[in-house]
Amino acid sequence: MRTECRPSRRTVRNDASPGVLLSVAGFDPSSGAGTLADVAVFHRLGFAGAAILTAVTIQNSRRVEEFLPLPPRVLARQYETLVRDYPLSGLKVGMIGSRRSLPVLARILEDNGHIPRVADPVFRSSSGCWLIEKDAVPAYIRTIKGKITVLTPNLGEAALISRFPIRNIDDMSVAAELIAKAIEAPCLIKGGHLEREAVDVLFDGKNVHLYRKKKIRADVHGTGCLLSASLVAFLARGHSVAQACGLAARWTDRAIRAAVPPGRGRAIASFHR
Ligand code: PXL
Repeated sequence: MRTECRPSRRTVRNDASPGVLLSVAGFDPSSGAGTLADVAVFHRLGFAGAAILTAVTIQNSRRVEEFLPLPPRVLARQYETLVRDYPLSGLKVGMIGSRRSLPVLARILEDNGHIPRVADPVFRSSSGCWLIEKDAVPAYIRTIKGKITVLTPNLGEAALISRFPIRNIDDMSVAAELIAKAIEAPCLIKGGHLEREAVDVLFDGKNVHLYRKKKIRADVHGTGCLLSASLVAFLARGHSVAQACGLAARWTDRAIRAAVPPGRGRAIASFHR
């Protein structure tokens, strides 16, 4: 007897699709950061989510123990196969894991010049583990230059990229402008780690925008991933860069305030309530 697989008569109408956002990032088994967190954010903000893995990390909510970057060929094959099927409405890039993957990243960004592309320069975990080769920062910057919609470094990453010491909001404004000029795209510096206040600073190519928040003392894992994932969602909804940064900062802030520790370590953000 032969069994044939016939296409179902009940087809799903494509125009009902909410649009797909793609995370190009690492796997964090604790789910606080990386692809698992990104796709959860995309769903929460009304999009379908997809992810291609750059690396597998071995970590819990306390610290990253080690990681394995996937071969660039595997990254390229995941991407090619996915986009033959899914049209993308936006993408975010997180942990790349190895300078060997930068040429594939360049291709993904070039292919998708028509949609919002947010890059979160994940160089180090907050527990201090380098998540890409220490000397790969200039190559990373050359790769994304002119190919993204917004870059979202934290204070440490912004200081590494700009080689400018950052202690306060004035320094953040100078660094955001320096970085924006170097990458030929807007730069949003996240100020969650400032001493006294929490202010994110955007230079959008013309103006500096400040997004002030109340300082949160809690130790929460994966906040940078949430900010960049929600930012691409607000951009894909059609907001300008300056508006989308404000909406993403507020949305992430709420998720951080609701954070709970699922285990014995740090809290992870919660946005399902
Ligand atoms: O929060 C930065 C980050 C991003 N992506 C992955 C991570 C981490 C930090 O540990 O593991 C996969």
